[in-house]
Order: sequence, then C-alpha cells, then structure tokens
Amino acid sequence: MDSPLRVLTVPTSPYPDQRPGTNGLRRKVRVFQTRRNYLHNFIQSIFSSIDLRDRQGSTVVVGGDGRFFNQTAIEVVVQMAAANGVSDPVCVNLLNLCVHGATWCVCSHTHTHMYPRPQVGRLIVGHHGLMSTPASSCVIRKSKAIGGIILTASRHPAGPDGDFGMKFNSANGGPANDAVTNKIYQISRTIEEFAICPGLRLDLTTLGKQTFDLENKFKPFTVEIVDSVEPYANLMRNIFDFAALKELLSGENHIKIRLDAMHGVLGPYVKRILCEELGCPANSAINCVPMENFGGQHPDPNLLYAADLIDSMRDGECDFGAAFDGDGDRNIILGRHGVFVTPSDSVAVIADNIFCIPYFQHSGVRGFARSMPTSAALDRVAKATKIELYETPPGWKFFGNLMDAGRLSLCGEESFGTSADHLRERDGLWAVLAWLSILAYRRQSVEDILKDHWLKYGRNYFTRYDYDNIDIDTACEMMEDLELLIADKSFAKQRFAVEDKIYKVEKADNFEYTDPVDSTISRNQGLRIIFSDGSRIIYRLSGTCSDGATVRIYLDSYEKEHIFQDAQVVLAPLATIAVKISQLHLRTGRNGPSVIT
Ligand code: VG1
Ligand code: CO
Repeated sequence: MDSPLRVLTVPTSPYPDQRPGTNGLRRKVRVFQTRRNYLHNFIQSIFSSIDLRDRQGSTVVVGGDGRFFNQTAIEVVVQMAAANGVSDPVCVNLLNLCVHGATWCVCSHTHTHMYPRPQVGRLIVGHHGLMSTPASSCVIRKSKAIGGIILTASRHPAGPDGDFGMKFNSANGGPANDAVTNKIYQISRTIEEFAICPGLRLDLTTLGKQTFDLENKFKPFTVEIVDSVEPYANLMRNIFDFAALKELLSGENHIKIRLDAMHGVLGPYVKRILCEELGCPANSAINCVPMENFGGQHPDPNLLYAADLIDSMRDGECDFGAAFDGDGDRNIILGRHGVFVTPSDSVAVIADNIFCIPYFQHSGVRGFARSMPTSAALDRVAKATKIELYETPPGWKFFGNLMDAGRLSLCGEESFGTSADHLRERDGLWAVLAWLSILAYRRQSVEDILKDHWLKYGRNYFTRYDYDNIDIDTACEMMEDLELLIADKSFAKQRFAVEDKIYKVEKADNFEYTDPVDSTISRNQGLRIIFSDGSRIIYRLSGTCSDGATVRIYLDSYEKEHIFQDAQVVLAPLATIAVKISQLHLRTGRNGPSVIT
C-alpha cells in the first residue's frame, strides 16, 4: 500500500488586493502565475472563512469554465481542500456525539450507540474540471454542499494574456454575500500560512470516486468526478415541457435555431440538451468545443462580441439565435434577421408569458426583480400583474436572498443575465429554453412577440455605454465630483435641453439598497439621475475589472407611443447630457465608449 500523502503547512505573505468584486476575484492570469502564492492565499482564505466544524464531513463543489489556468488551479484547490479538512473526518467527539464520516460510526471510540451521520464528506469536481456556473449552482444544491469554488472570469477573454478568476458560492448555490466575501478578504490581508497536500494527483478524466490517504487527521479524502451536464439537464426537464420543445425544434413545422457557445463551457450542455435530446440538427450548435482561450475570441454575448452570430442570421434563414459567455451564465436572445432583444426586455417578456413554462404553473409566481440599472420594462409587467417587484444592486447575490425567503421567482439584469429560483445564478440556457417555450406556445416570431409586448406596455429604450481601461484615479475622481454635483440642492431643479428635448431633473442620488429579508444595507451602488418623464441616467464603476477601471453609463427612456424607433437615436440626447454632466470625455481624453450594448 502507498504511504499516506504528506500535508504541509507553508508560510506565506498576504496581498492587499484580494477583495472579491461584483462576482469574485478577477485578475490577469499573469498575476496568478507570477505573484508568489497569490492563488494559494486566496484559496486558503476561502477555506479559513468556513468554520472548521462545518468544513469537516462537508461537501464542496469545484468546477470551472475551462479557461487557461483552470486545470492548474483545480489541482491546487483539491490539494488544499484535502489539507483543510474537507473530507471524511475521523471521529470528533462532540457533546458525546460521534460525527464520523460514514453512514454509521465505526471508529475506535467506545460508544453505547451507533450514530447515523448526516453527510459523507467529499469534494465534487466537474469532469475535465468543467462545470458551468449555473450547473455549479445546481450541483451545490443537489449535493447539499456547504458551497462551491467556481474558477472563471466569466465573459473576460482567456489565455496567457487573458484573465482568470475565482468565486465562492454558498450552500444555497448562489454567490457568497458581502459578509462572507468581506471575511475572505479580511483573512487574505493577514494570512501567514496555508495548508496543502502537494503530492495529491487527481485524474480529472475518469468519472467516479478517487480516494486518497493523508497523513493528517482528516482521512481518507474522497473526490468524486461528476458529469455536471446530466443533473443540470434533469433540472431543465422538470422545469420545461420537453415534448413541446421537441415538437418546436424537430417536429413537422419546426423552426430553425442557431446557438453559439463561443467555445465556452456551455458547448456540451447545448449539444446534449438541444441537439441530442430536443432534436436540433448538429449544425445549429456552433463553437461548442470548450477551448482554453475561447478560440481567441471574447466570450461575451453582446452586440459587439456576438457580431458574427448576428451577421450570420441576417439572411433570415434562422428563426431564433442565442449566444452564451465563457461560464454559461449570460445569454443574448436574437430573432430572425438578427433582431436583438435587450436583456431588460427579455426578462419583461418572460414575465408577461411566464405561464408558458410549466414550472411556474406549479410553483406560482412569488415576485419579480431586476438590478437597479436594468430598464423599468419589468416594473410595468409587475404592476399589471400585481406581482411584487424588487430593485437590487447589480450582482446576483442580492436575488438569492429574496429567493431563499420565498419572495422571488424571476429576475434579470441588463448585463445579459436572466434566471429564476430553480437555482441561484443567472442561467443562460434556462433563458433560451424559456424563450423557446414562449415560441412553442405562441407560435409567433421573436420580433412579433417583442412588438406585441411594446404595444401592450409601451417601450423602455435602453442602452449601456462602457468606457474600458480608464485610469482608476480619474474614474474615482469623476464619480466623487459627480456625486457632489448631484447632491447639491440646485441640481434637483435643473433642466437640460438637447435639440428639441427638455429633461427636468426630478431626483438624483447614490443608490442604496436595504435587503428586505435581513435588513443589510448596501451603499454606494451607482449614481442615479431620474428625470420627470421617468428617463434615467446611471453611472457606475464596474466591480469585475481585472485591470484599470470601467465606467458604465446606463440610459433608460420610456415611450408609450413611439415604440418603433432606433434605440440609439432615441437615447442620443440622454447620452449627450450624461457625457456633459460628468465631463467624461474631457477627463479621459476619449471621444466615445469602448462598447455600446
Ligand atoms: C457586471 C454586471 C453585473 C453582473 C456582473 C457579473 O458587473 O454589470 O450586472 O452581475 O458583471 O457577471 P460590473 O460590476 O462589472 O458592472 V458575469 O457573467 O461577468 O460573472
Ligand atoms: Co458569466
């Protein structure tokens, strides 16, 4: 028999910058590769943030989007999990109750009774190290894990010059809340050592259990390699009417679709669910082989980076198109000729047609939510259907709390995120299946469904301008000055005229959110200028940058009647005002945004 694997405690020095942002820690791959123990420090901080007693005998899920550095990082996570007691514990005599890592306690302690143990400790790792973000959420929930480590920088490009990221999801399957991420950050600032089992070699290619003998007290250590597509597909089968979808996609009068996985992690899920199970021809799923560098592309499903897909749909051959980001939580929805459904409209249309989805027929609808910058299209559906609407700061963690409390069923963000309470993440494929369910039920085109929606509710024109790679100090200074400016009493009475349009300020503030479940207050969530006609300009600094700052300007304007105009034309006056008030171009030397979505 092999001798037990050694467990080492390695001294290290802390880094001051490991504060998780909107969605985990994101840095250039180079940072993880070249700064000594940068990766180890953060992983140790995650494990140390979990109470040892909770860690022992617990299940932790590990997966990633397959980007460059994914495999290296998974190996380290597993070696450190082993050394940190995520495993079958030996008998811990706690209040005379033996919590041994087997169904029945068979340790050397003397017991008068045998105690059943609630859970066998293990690490669940995605096959080949792959697991989409929504599937990770699904697996965490199904396996009753204490949480999961997801290795992804989401929509950011990958490769040696690209980005890498890590996030921690809690037992509910959603991104850890601020209290947890603050704890991780605090630990990372003072960390002095980490524990690791460097000799542990995992075979990521073979499904099933692998057991390791360690020389520490937490032995043995079990890792289970799982195929995450099946549990996720199973969840989808219980939410949607697969027979109706199959008829839509491969029946007699089937429609044609094109789904672009952008060489991210979602390829195998698309293939298995849409092609193998729902009968779409193989050529309707493109870029479905996950690649370490996402094929050199930017796996961000928006008007700029999904331009190839949009162009390929212009000929009108396809009725429906969609693309996903690197980790599979984002989506873009397109109709024939590449008609674009804004994410703000997408969630509103799904809300209005929610009973086309069997899941909601059974579970009912408890509430709707959108992030603050997302357009108010959803609010109109909520009002008409008398369903509660919540407005949260950007980032999915805020939705999770409402869902756990049974107050929220469907939610969305303008940043190409839509999902429901079947799990606790944005879910790209779910959004596609939701749209296909609506198409199956209504037998109309995407464009007609969208037009009907605007005819019924009016239209919220929406766009977002991103200014990437801005100097951090310049960006912060601009936000500080802007906050002072809009806080001034005189600002509240101001009018802005652009050509023949006049906008009167009604309210201006720095958005603050009080969680209705636990009363936690989140401050400083974006500067809002709201005009008397309901139009809004919102300024925020991105919390997902790996480098420099990104300034985001969100524009939202409502029209009851003139609903068939070009969004960029309608919103141009607001954009002019936004740039003028902030002096953004003057301060940065830019003359326009890097990306418009
Ligand atoms: C952005 C989006 C936000 C989203 C977050 C994570 O954050 O604006 O809505 O939740 O990305 O998405 P920020 O702070 O950069 O604006 V993902 O798919 O990149 O993890
Ligand atoms: Co993502």
